[in-house]
Amino acid sequence: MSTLVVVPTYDERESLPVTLERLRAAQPDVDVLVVDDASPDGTGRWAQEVAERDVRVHVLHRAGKGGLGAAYVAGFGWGLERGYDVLCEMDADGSHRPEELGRLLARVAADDAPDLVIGSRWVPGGRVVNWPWHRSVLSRGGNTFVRVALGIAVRDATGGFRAFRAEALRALDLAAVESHGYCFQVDMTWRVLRGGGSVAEVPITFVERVAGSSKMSRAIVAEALVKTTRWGLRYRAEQLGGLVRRPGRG
Ligand SMILES: Nc1nc2c(ncn2[C@@H]2O[C@H](COP(=O)(O)OP(=O)(O)OP(=O)(O)O)[C@@H](O)[C@H]2O)c(=O)[nH]1
Ligand SMILES: [Mg+2]
Repeated sequence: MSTLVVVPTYDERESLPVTLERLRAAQPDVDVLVVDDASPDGTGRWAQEVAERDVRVHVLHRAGKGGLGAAYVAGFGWGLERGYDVLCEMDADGSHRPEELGRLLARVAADDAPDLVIGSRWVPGGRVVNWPWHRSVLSRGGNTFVRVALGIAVRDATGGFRAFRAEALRALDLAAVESHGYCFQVDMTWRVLRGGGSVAEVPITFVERVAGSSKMSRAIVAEALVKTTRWGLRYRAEQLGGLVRRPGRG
């Protein structure tokens, strides 16, 4: 199975070298695509130098900061064009431990493989290291909200350490995905499930970044809340519409 790990970067000059080195050591046979949005700190230039001496490392340069969702959509497009079987998402900031990627890959390669495997903080065995209490509350609360609003069983729909089967991504209309931050993760989960696909979670230990700065913002949280509410309401309305129409049809 050929695997591509897509790593979006914006100003990760401090974190990316460590993450990349750990990833190459843990999974020497997977390819890596760094998707850099013209990071002012030179992350893209640095990654380009690595790509020139390591055939497994590739870089997609984008013109400016367009959000994590757009970076992943571009990265997935790049990978699907080149025929990878599995496409993964991983942050550059060290929160997603490259040493745990193997567990996600084993699950997505199993005979009964799901379409999407999420590295999950909020299933038994999952952990978060070095988060202030308010980040835990936000993530747990956000995920509970997503579960209830959409009526899904996924415990960590906002988690961004993931492995998709290529066919599952091909079946989605990636060009239509417009979500940016956490919302992108919820959006992709919801699209897989609504398309009849399956999602599994494997526990991970999520480690708060030690260098660089977070790109999370109020706007990113608000986007996730507003859109999730909208999707949930629309889905419920469709279900209700189906119930109302059914007697007439039948
Ligand atoms: N290409 C690209 N990458 C981005 C963009 N925004 C964030 N990223 C990257 O996406 C990954 C996750 O971003 P973080 O800043 O860690 O955001 P987060 O993980 O949601 O927030 P924290 O939990 O606070 O770290 C990192 O590798 C970022 O560099 C963007 O606009 N473009
Ligand atoms: Mg992070």
